[in-house]
Amino acid sequence: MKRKEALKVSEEKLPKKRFKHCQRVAETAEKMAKIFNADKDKVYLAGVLHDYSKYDDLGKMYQTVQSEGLDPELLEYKSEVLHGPIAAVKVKNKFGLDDPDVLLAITHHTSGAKQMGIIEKIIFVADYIEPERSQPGVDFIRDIIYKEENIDRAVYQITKANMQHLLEKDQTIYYKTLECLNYYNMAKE
Ligand code: DGI
Ligand code: FE
Ligand code: FE
Repeated sequence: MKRKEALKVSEEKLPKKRFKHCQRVAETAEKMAKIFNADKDKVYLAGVLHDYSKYDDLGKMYQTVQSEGLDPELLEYKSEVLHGPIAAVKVKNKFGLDDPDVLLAITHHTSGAKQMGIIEKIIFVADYIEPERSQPGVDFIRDIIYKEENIDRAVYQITKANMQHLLEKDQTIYYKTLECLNYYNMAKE
């Protein structure tokens, strides 16, 4: 799949604001790819497509978990946790996108995971720091990326902030989020 086609299918499927977010994630990811010597085309594609299933019907998402044999644990969660894994399956089946680096980056963009590859880590971070994001602490993460150039520490700090936010709201923690936190706590230095 080429950039142009990815942009087209993303723009057609998503509300304008969400599409613009996806474009900014792709551009942020491309900038990060230069710093971390990663494939620019792969991160761009993953960025444009990462939220492709954000507004899919929840019942259909559960059906896809079953029919595609995805992690059954996903059935305990809603779209917030499901939309990454579902988007990866959809872009694979609908558009024949079969690059495992791109598919894994889409799958893990919300939860993170242990032992992520560089494309996965870039998308996970780019989603958090794209220029329109203004959550508390986002500039601290931008400095870790653009000044320290330490992506493992950025992944850890983002996961820690996400986890704190989820606990504060009495949300259930998906096991990959916890595995990501523990893995990058060890990996960060
Ligand atoms: O899709 P975006 O809004 O760009 O961002 P995202 O995909 O990173 O996050 C979507 C939501 O997922 C966010 O509100 C927090 C939530 N989330 C992340 N990890 C977990 C989670 N929700 C639960 N319940 N458990 C998790 O482990
Ligand atoms: Fe998302
Ligand atoms: Fe996103």
